[in-house]
Amino acid sequence: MYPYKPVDYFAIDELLSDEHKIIRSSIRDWVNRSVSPIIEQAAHEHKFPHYLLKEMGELGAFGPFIPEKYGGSGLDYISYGVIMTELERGDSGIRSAASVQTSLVMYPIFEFGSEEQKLKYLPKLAKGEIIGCFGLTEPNHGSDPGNMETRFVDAGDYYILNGAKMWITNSPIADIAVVWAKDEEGKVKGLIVEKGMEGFTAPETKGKWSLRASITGELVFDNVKVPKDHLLPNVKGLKGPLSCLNSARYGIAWGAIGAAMDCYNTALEYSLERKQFNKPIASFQLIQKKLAEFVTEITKAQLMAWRLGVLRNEGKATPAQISMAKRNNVNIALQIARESRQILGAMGITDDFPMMRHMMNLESVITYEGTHDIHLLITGNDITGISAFV
Ligand code: TGC
Ligand code: FAD
Repeated sequence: MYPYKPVDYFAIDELLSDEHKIIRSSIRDWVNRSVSPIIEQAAHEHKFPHYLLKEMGELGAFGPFIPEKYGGSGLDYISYGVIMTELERGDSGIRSAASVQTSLVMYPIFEFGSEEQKLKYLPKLAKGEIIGCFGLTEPNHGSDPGNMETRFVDAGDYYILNGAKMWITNSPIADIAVVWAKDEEGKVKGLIVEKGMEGFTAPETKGKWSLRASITGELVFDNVKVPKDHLLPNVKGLKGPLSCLNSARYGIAWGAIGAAMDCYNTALEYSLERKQFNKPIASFQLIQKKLAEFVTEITKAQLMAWRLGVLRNEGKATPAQISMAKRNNVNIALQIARESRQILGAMGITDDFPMMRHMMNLESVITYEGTHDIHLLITGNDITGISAFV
């Protein structure tokens, strides 16, 4: 492992405020101290280092853009972005935990919750005292959440919830789940389901070759009685969960750059040290081509993320712009992970270096929050006005 050297080929640091840089350096130090030394072992053991959640809460990694009144830090979206880049440099699974807690649990409660719900849950979520998860995907519905089968009915004093969600980050350890289900009229609504409610279970999904240092599971609802004040009152329709995805996809667009930079940095350092044919392999044109393409793609991804952050701060980033940035930046990160591994030859397959872990992680990142192909179709729809989903 080499000391981490971030890429700043186009002096993008000059676009960041002092506050952004202070936040970045505190998260970077924490990743160096608390994530990098343990992450390969955690991935080997297929164990989420859940004790890190409390530390992440203390660091301000949860809900940075949520107002201070509710326990957040009241920061802008570029701050959120730089936090995600640093976390994903450590591991996509660690960034996933922050994405879910911030964008998929705190965001919907903040945007769509009642004042009582905000005051009850947000400060504890911000500190990492309670952990949340987000249930949209189902066994039979991933890319087409609009066809979800999970349902709730009004039973007088409470709702009765039935159905199942699958592939849910953090579900086995979550204290609360923001669950998207259809009401009797077929409208999608959000419910806050608490651990311990009768009929609610969250079994772990084992055997992942990807995001092994993150915990994933199901959410199973068997006639769960959900109190009426657990309904998110201020949203109905698929745009509710999809707008949470905008926030999470935005964070991933920044996050993936961290994984890409870690792989690039490692390949560059290794290629300068490793000699074959009596020369550093960095002197060969084919190696330089790879390295030159990596730094170019990272720089383009950084510029896209930064501009997206400015637009999001101004409330102008469109879902299609966010979708494009998520697709592009995750894709380049995955390509860089694969190709940079080759620069290390056989050494690249070991856990002495981070490429294989990042590469396997990014196979999930290119699938969740909308697959690469779904994001292509979102762009296609946006530029032609024609939906090719069905
Ligand atoms: P469609 O008819 O296009 O839209 C239905 C309604 O939603 C509105 N809408 C959006 N609103 C806000 N943000 C967006 N991004 C939106 N996209 C669409 C739309 O305007 C419409 O509103 P209204 O008022 O007219 O009803 O819906 P569709 O059924 O055709 O599907 C569209 C599609 C395929 C793009 C969408 O469903 C999709 O994005 N599919 C991918 C599913 C996905 O991304 N799932 C993610 C699950 S969560 C997760 O993966 C977490 S990983 C966590 C971790 O980091 O560990
Ligand atoms: P499918 O929708 O079955 O897609 C299979 C293939 O078909 C893909 O290649 C897709 O691109 C393609 N396809 C589908 N429709 C079309 C079309 N119209 N045109 C062309 N191609 C199409 N979900 C949550 O709700 N919460 C979470 O916390 C969460 N965490 C996750 C964590 C991990 C580790 C993983 C792997 C997934 C997670 N997900 C979560 C689920 C994730 O969002 C879904 O896996 C993803 O949306 C894709 O759904 P699917 O796996 O059912 O694939």
